[in-house]
Amino acid sequence: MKLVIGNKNYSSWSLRPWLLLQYFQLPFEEQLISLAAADMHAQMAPFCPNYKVPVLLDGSLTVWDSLAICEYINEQYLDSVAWPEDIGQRARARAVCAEMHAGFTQLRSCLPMNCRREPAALELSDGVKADVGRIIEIWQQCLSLNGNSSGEQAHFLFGRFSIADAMFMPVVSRFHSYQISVPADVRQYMEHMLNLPAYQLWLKAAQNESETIAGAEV
Ligand SMILES: N[C@@H](CCC(=O)N[C@@H](CS)C(=O)NCC(=O)O)C(=O)O
Repeated sequence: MKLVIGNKNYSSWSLRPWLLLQYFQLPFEEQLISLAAADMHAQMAPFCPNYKVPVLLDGSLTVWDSLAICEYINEQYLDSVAWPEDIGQRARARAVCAEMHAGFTQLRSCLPMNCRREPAALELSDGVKADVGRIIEIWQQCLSLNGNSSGEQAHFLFGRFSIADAMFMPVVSRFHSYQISVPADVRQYMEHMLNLPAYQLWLKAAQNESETIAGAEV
């Protein structure tokens, strides 16, 4: 498998399938295309039908779109362990992923993912505050529903690591970079995610990149 991605520091969509592959230690090669390159479209042309990353190439198959890639990896290589086993939980996990995939536009545009940003708070607009509030609500509901029988909080949104955690990883990174204030249960979830060895590998690579995209530095 080859995963075509953008700059690790900035490419939030690329992080999702990359984290899934890395978490489950599936072998893959990666090809990075700079999102700031003048010839970005020419570099993408051989791989990316819609001129966006990420794209997964597996033999003769091309899968574009981060969520579709996660679904494919789960079915083809993970025996479906990356979705919850229970059908109701699986439906909830798909719903929160769809909400993430299609929404939170204020958060995404005002607080771009910038993994190596020195963490510091920003003044948030009402639109961003609304997105933050809804994300916290989703995480709290998932974490409280999926804790263990001794009342311990789940480490992941659906108990074990799932596509939902991969889909929300860029938001965890943003909440950290922009020092969004969160309740204790959410803080615990974020710390667990930020400390995942798979995310740490991504972060280290992002910190070693030298390229800066001015529009994503806020
Ligand atoms: N829905 C797509 C969105 C992909 C996307 O917008 N990728 C950005 C990089 S993070 C991109 O390729 N931007 C280049 C461009 O828009 O020209 C997905 O989930 O993969």
